Amino acid sequence: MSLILFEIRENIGTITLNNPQKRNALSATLLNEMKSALELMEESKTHAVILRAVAGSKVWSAGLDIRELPNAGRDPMCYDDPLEKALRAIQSFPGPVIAMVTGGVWGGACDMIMTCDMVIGDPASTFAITPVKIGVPYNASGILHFISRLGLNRAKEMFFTAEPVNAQRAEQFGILNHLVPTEEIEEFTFAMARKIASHSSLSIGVIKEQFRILSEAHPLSPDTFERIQGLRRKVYDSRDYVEGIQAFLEKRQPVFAGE
Ligand code: YXS
Repeated sequence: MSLILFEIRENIGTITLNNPQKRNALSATLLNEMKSALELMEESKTHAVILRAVAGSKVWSAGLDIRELPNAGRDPMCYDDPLEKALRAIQSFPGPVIAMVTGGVWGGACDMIMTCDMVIGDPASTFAITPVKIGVPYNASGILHFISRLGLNRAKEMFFTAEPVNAQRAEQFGILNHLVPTEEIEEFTFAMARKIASHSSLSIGVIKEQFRILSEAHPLSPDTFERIQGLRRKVYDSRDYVEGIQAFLEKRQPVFAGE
């Protein structure tokens, strides 16, 4: 694996995002490596996983690799895309996946830490969800991750402003389980993982799956589901979507037409 590091120690797995040159952008390669690492850890009966960036990273992850976003006319956040598969791998891993965050978290990476079971951050951690900066419609499962953790108002503020939420507010919002000084965060997170690994992994795995089933119990009629898909198509078919990506690649501010 070239874009992540992973190790298993004391029944605790650690996955480290390891592409600092590209600010740990979530490319298909990195996401597939992360999913494979989780599968290997499940096979070796790992009890808990810590998901982190290299110590001292200013950016935990810059979100989806914008260079890999599809051309207009194709849904940029499909069920079978690498990000969605990685998020489902985190949700279905039979033990807690703990995000240990130092530095900035952007876009799809913010959805990723919202999908983790617990989040430990340091004072430099910030969290931003950014589809409106690029003209992306996001998707229903991702929006639900934010609503279920933050409530409607705060989730809407994060989506509509696309502004990074700092560590103190992230703790108030409930994004962070704990806000811990940088120099203590590794030991704090490992101590939590060790505590979890000392309990019945069978019981924890079944309770985690019950949490997932109950938290995802949102009945949607087929008509409502198709209406959501129709709304989303309007955005990923739009000129705004093309302009958002182009502006990033040209390192300039986008000019959105709203169509
Ligand atoms: O120019 P080089 O080749 O050196 O590469 C630069 C950046 O192009 C690259 N990079 C990225 N490449 C692809 N996708 C990205 N998301 C991405 N972010 C960064 O990394 C190299 C260093 O970037 P640079 O010079 O900007 O680093 P910096 O330290 O000055 O700034 C760090 C950031 C994270 C503040 C800055 O890179 C940035 O604002 N990145 C974009 C953050 C973002 O908008 N992410 C959302 C991605 S789209 C997504 O996740 C979903 C589709 S959605 O939008 O719906 O949430």
